[in-house]
Amino acid sequence: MLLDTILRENDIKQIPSDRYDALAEEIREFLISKISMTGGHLGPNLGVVELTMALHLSLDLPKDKIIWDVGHQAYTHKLLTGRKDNFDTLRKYKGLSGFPKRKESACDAFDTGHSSTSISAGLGLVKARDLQGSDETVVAVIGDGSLTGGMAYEALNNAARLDTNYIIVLNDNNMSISENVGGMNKYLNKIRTGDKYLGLKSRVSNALMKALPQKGATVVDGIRHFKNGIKHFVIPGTWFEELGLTYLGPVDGHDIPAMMRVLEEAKRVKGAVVVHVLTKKGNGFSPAEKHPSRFHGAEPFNTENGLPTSPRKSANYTDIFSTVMIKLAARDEKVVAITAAMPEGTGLKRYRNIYPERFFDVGIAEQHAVTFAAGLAAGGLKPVVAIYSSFLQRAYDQILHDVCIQNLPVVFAIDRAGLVGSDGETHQGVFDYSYLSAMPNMHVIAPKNKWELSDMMKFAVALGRPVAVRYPRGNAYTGLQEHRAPIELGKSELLFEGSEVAIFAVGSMVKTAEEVRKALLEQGISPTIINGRFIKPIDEAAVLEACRTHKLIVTLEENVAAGGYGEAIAAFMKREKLDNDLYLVAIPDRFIEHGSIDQLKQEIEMDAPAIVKGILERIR
Ligand SMILES: Cc1ncc(C[n+]2csc(CCOP(=O)(O)OP(=O)(O)O)c2C)c(N)n1
Repeated sequence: MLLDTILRENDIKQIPSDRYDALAEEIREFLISKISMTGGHLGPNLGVVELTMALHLSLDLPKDKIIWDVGHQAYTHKLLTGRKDNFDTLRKYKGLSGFPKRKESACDAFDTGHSSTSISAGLGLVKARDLQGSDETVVAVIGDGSLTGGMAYEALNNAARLDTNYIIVLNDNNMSISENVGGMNKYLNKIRTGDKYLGLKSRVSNALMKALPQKGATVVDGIRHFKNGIKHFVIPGTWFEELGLTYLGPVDGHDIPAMMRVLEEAKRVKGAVVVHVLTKKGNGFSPAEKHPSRFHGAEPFNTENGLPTSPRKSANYTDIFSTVMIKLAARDEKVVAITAAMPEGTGLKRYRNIYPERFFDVGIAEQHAVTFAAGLAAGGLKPVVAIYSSFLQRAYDQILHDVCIQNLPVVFAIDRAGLVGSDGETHQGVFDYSYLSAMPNMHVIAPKNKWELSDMMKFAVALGRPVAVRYPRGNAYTGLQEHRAPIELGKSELLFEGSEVAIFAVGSMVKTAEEVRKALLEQGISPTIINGRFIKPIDEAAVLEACRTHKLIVTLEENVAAGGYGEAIAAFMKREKLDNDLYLVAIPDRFIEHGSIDQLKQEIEMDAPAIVKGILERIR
């Protein structure tokens, strides 16, 4: 096995060039076999095997820096930097992260997870290099999907004035998680198809480079000159060049020697250079090539046919949201839906198929999505913006400045809220209660089970003010079906009446509260359980009443303590001079790494046994 001879960075340089294809094949087989067991970002990684090899062959790691945008495509990079033997632990508790991590390897130049940051971070590394007089090469690798994010344009605009070398590799596979959207995508497509039209199969520059004398800057000048001459009828005018960046490509992203040649040329450019690489998502594994969205982030699957090894049996919250959105749209033609590049992930795909004209995929552009929704609301519509909790962090000011100040009826459907598990720190959705509750006019609610999500969505759309409905990843809870009191503004729901201990739980933690109750009943303690429902505004009357009749107040939330539900209750109790004991259970003040949600809850003492123990310690 060639792969076995690669024990650390730069070992790949010992592989003879006529064995590159064989190594790429081994890497693909390895990735398919490992990811079929652990799950992970298969399609994006299969697409960049050769690109990663070319980068590693052309660069000197860890001195040179690669910043992987999103970072979900860095598996080959991990394999080529001595992490092969850890792949069985990929995305598992205490195991290899699914994203680049500086603390995992000196070859990981910058931590990523959220999209469109690479060009900014790379530019920072370039400036740090220049100011400190070193000479490493800095490469940002960004996908065409990530190029829909506003930050990427801010950074390109900034990088256009650079007079030292900075390489931006545009990994263009014509896909985000779903089909890519927008004007830039159309423009890049034009480059692809213009190239194909000539039968040159993305090798315009490569052929040219072979033909020209290999003399450094002259080659690049030659390319520019050639392209300037022909671009108007061969390659559409390159937007990048007009902005002030050098553009090289398009180059076949599965042709290692061609990419190495372009990278050598790119290194010689004084200024920011965009290397446009064309790749195929899922390359080499036909189920992933055929179903790029499904294999973007795959659950464990059968390598023969690509089918999931343990198909999902029950509905998750995303499915419930998906169904209720279709009902809401059928009832009210003012209801419109917005996603930031995640029609599948947010469950809006079915809605899109039924109401295409009332569906908007704006690309990976959460900030724009929110202000766009504010505009739709100001124009008289009822927008529902569906964005994962951690990605909505991007749009803090847009929620505040464009939605809340004007008190506009925008509904935020916040999926993957709470711990998400295997994607780790960057994706844990544990800040939304805090960042949303801080904003005047905002309402924040969280359902305890699948029926309540449906009821809350209906309530939210009818409210006519800013509302965030947040729900977790995974199977929708089907317990407590008999408890379905109508949703009333600012009112909690009393589930079980007891004495001594009153537990206020919100969202996913209501289920945990039920488990805690069962364990306490066995100890002869019958706690009161309140489904808080409203994180903002909290149900003050219910807190007053609970404090009057119980000794210990417990709050349970899957959000950081700072600025969360428990702190809102604590502040209210303080204001009212209520001196009951308060046991606040929330995510601690540190970033939570990857692992299964159960393992993580156990680690941070947020599972039922830990909470029972905490309660017993306080009342005995
Ligand atoms: C801010 C933000 N929004 C959404 C996502 C979810 N997401 C992860 S990868 C991805 C698509 C990226 O497409 P592209 O950059 O073309 O990379 P590819 O997967 O096609 O290689 C999206 C939407 C994210 N990581 N960050």
